[in-house]
Parts: sequence; C-alpha cells; structure tokens
Amino acid sequence: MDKNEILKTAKTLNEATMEIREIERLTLTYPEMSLDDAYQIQDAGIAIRLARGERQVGFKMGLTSKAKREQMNLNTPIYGVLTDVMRVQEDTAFSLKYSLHAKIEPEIAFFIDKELKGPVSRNQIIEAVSGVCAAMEILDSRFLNFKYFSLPDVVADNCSSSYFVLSNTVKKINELDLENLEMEMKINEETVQKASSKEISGNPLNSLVQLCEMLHSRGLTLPAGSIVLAGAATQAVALTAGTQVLLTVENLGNVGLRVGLE
Ligand code: OOG
Ligand code: MG
Repeated sequence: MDKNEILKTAKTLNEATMEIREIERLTLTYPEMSLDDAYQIQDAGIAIRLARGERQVGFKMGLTSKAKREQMNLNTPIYGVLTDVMRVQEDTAFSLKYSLHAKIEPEIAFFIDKELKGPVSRNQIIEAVSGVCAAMEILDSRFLNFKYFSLPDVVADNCSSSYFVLSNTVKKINELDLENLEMEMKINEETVQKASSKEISGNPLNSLVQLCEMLHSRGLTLPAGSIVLAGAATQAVALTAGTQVLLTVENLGNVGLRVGLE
C-alpha cells in the first residue's frame, strides 16, 4: 500500500470509531495489505488520536494465549497502543453507548519505569517493572460482527483495543510467581472464565519480551512510564448492560467494572 492509501485507511477507521459505526474489513478493499502496512495504518490512526489531544500511555499485547488465538482463529502475537482516553477508572460506571460489540477479557498489567530498548531479557524487564496489577481489557472491533479474518485487519484497527481498567492495588514484581497465578473472571458473581497466568505466553513476562522485540524490529522502544497489558489469559466475553464484572488474580487482588444500563 502507498502512503496515501495508508492515511486514507487510517482516517476511515478513525471515522468509524468516532461514529460508532461498523465497516467492512480492510482486506476486502486491499487484499495485498501486509502486516507492515497494517502497523503503519495503526501508527497513522494513533497519530490522529494524539493530534486531537490524547496521550499515549502504553501498549497492549494481543493473541498471546492459545485460548485467544483459537477464539480469533489467528496465530501470531500482535501489539496495539493505549491512550489515556482508553483508561476507565475502576469505580465509575462503564457505558456501552460508545461501543459496537464490546467484549471483556482478563489480563495482567505492568508499569514500566525505565525505557527498554532493543531485544531484552526477562531479567532486564524485571528490573524495569515498578509494579504489577490485575487488569481487564475491553475490546471492540470496528469490523462487521467483530470478524476480521486476518492479522492485518486487526492490527490496523489497533488490535481491537477500546478501553482498559486497572486494579487500584499494585504489587511489586518480586512478590509474585507470575507463572502461576490463578485468574478468575465473574459476571454477576458467576464464573465466566478461569485460567492460570501461564496461559499468557507461558509467563506474562514473555509477552513483554515479545513486545520489545516487535517494537525494536520497527525501530521503536518501550518508553519509561508505559503501562503494558500482557494479553488475555482466556477468551473474551461479551459485555451486557447492567452487569458487574469482577476479575480476581491470585496474590494480585481484584479489579471490577460496573456496566451501566445504557
Ligand atoms: C484481538 C486482540 C487480542 C488479547 O489480549 O489477546 C487481545 C482481538 O481479539 O480482536 O487483546
Ligand atoms: Mg487483550
């Protein structure tokens, strides 16, 4: 795809997002769209958000668990960008008014205190992490019926990222056995998803290693001050109005989301 097509596609996605309108997947119009084109569309879309005053606060990894890769029928980890506007506070009601077909998934988030450059080891990541917390990501695809069929489509759409909520409880990384924390997501007190944190890339820290690799391959770094969502441990679940979602992560605590009536 050439520069004009990249910008035009980013604008189309941005308008659909602003107008809460579904569109056909992009690869119908651009069957030759590569993963590299898709990340450039994602970059252009983020630039549009930043130009209207949003602030980049971090990254999300996606498709880092087998459950998610099977749910979406795609097989490679991908990343997207998080902005301040996407963050929902734990104790406020979340409105579905701005979503098309929102889904929620259980995650673990990391606060990065030091810039990470180039390929990094798990130990370098551990040194750079100032805190870890339970988190949930709210996905919402701009594509018809939340179906995109290809990696380039989802990457261009910022990996379906829409909102995220972090627990107010933040733990130190050395207090945790990240490879083996039980994660249980309930809706209205009924368990809807349950898995171990090892479902996230074998260890959620591996998601951060992968993120640094992907950023490096694109000439980027992971800035100090970033929040990183390591990817969902289970499949995502559709959000419905008037429900209460609660994720409990062993040794990490709870994070809740109250979904408003509209
Ligand atoms: C892609 C985003 C996947 C995760 O945590 O695996 C993701 C999607 O499901 O549309 O965020
Ligand atoms: Mg996710």
